[in-house]
Amino acid sequence: MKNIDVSIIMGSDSDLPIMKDCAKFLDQMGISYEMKILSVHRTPEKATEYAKTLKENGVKIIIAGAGGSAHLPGVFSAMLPTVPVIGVPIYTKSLGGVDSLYSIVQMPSGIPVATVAINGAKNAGILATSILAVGNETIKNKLADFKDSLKTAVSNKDEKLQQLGYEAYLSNM
Ligand code: RP5
Repeated sequence: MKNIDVSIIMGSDSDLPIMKDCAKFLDQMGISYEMKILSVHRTPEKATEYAKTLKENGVKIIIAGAGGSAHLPGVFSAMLPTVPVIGVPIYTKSLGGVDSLYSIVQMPSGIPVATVAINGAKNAGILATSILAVGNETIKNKLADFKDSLKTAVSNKDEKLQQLGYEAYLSNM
């Protein structure tokens, strides 16, 4: 039995440049994950088999990224009904990712997918971390430190704006 907290899945390697952002965040938080490319359209058998493996291994959260007619997160939510699934709608050239967003967010009642913004893979990593933090003080503290760093970054920017004024600030950007 493989002990992984999070499974990151995506429909194609073309999703990887975006999906790497959730892996990076989980790395930062010291959370274990595995990454897979599989598709409920192109590799339905492999996807079903992998869902069974995840069930057996007791995965805690799934992050699923898909673009276009994006069924991967919803189908995994259906196949693993007690595991939280976070969906990442991937930007598409034809429709700007609203196709992905609507496919992922408009799940039927009873089979939810927690949906982040188009290309919002980092937020998916943060959301997964906050779910895991519920029962884990170490993760909770790391996440709190990360949130504090956001506050500090904004305060530093404001301080710089006050010192330089907007014109000099913009010319430095
Ligand atoms: C989806 O189709 C994938 O999630 C990807 O976003 C989209 C396009 O896939 P490729 O044609 O780039 O392989 O299944």
